[in-house]
Amino acid sequence: MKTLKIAIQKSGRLNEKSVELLKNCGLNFENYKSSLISPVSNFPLEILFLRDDDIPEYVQDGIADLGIVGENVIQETEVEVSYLQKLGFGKCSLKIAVPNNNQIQQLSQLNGKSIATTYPVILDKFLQKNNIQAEIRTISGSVEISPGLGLADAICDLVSTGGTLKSNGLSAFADVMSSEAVLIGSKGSENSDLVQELIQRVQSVLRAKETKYVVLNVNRDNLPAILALLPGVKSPSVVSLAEENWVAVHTVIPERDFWDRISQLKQAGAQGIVVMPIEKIIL
Ligand code: PRT
Ligand code: ZN
Repeated sequence: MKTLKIAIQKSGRLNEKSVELLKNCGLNFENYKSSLISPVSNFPLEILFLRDDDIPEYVQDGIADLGIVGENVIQETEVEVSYLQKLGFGKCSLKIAVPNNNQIQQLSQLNGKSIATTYPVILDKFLQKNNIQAEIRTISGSVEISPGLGLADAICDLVSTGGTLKSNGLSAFADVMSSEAVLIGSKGSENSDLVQELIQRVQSVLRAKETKYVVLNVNRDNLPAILALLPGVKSPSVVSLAEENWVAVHTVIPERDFWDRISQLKQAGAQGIVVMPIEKIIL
């Protein structure tokens, strides 16, 4: 059987989450900082540890079948790959920012100005789409200090918390793209059974992350009101308790509206609510 290769970031913002995701998929491998390649002992897969900038091309050229990388890097390298799954981590936005004391507040005011960035390809497309003639200054890092040094009027850089912009006296005024880590594959890789198996495992881990397992007790009189609030994978399980007229309800609820749902359940008569993390949900 063919051994697949998956490329992930060797070190940096996406490394830890990528390793965690693969481990949660039940893949056993060593994660030595020094290794560039690590075989998986219980799945026909090898993990390649690379600079994130190299991952899209490795996957496009089929040197790796799969890769985990930020959408921003994929767009910037303009590769032809298959998007297999968004992964929900490494979230950030590519934004245009200007010094706080600057009068620039609209895109059209960027005409004739210079913008420093490490994302010239994405920025160029954005400016063309918006009909702006600005000079793109491509630099390799520390973009946020370029207006202060007089190198550019504005910057185009990734933002997550906004702390870097703030501490450099910059404010964002235009969103160029939003990004998160994605699982990509070489074109056609999705036709492989092994790739499909991995995608299923990744999806079951992601689904589990988005949900919590909840067990609660309720008097039968209040059961209809409780059931009306609960989805469950198919529908909630209802189990009789030793105490007459009482039942335990088991279900899963989405993480995003968790606290609202819990307070609604309490109001509807739920007692002894126990909430547990879920490892995987296989549909
Ligand atoms: O060594 P290698 O080339 O592999 O890594 P790298 O240094 O190029 O990338 P790395 O590890 O910094 O980022 C990897 C990926 O993480 C990026 O391609 C994005 O997809 C994603 N990501 C998410 C971010 C951020 N958030 C982020 N905030 N990448 C960079 N930043 C930087 C940004 O450039 C700016 O300097 O963080 C600063 C802003 O952060 P805040 O929180 O102050 O707004
Ligand atoms: Zn990089």
